[in-house]
Amino acid sequence: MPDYDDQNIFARILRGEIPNDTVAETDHTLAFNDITPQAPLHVLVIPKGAYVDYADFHMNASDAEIADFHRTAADICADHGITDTGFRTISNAGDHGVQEVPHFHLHLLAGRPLGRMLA
Ligand code: IU
Repeated sequence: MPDYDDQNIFARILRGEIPNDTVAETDHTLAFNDITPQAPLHVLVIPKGAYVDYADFHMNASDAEIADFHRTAADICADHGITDTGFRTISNAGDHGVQEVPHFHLHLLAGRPLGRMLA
């Protein structure tokens, strides 16, 4: 796993250097609309801490950060009324996962039938 790059775009968003379209914010977590949405709802949920990817976050973050992260994602699902219609969460990691931004994030997609996705 590479070292955390504090110049990545999400780190800059967290420092307030770049604007974002915030959906939810807590002490540990920020969620904002993806700039290139792939579905009617396409939210990125990110921890405020400096974690490169899924494994880094879940191995090194505190239980409070991890719980807050997942509760925030679930709250967004409830707030948007998609717990019945359905949704998809994805976290790309590393080269094989084609992760473009090296700050852990969860894609939350909903609002249309998303089709099968296992490649
Ligand atoms: P990935 O999982 O790292 O491949 O996804 C990165 C996402 O970040 C991708 O969906 C971009 O559209 C999104 N994004 C963004 O929302 N705002 C930005 O300024 C940039 C990328 I750069």
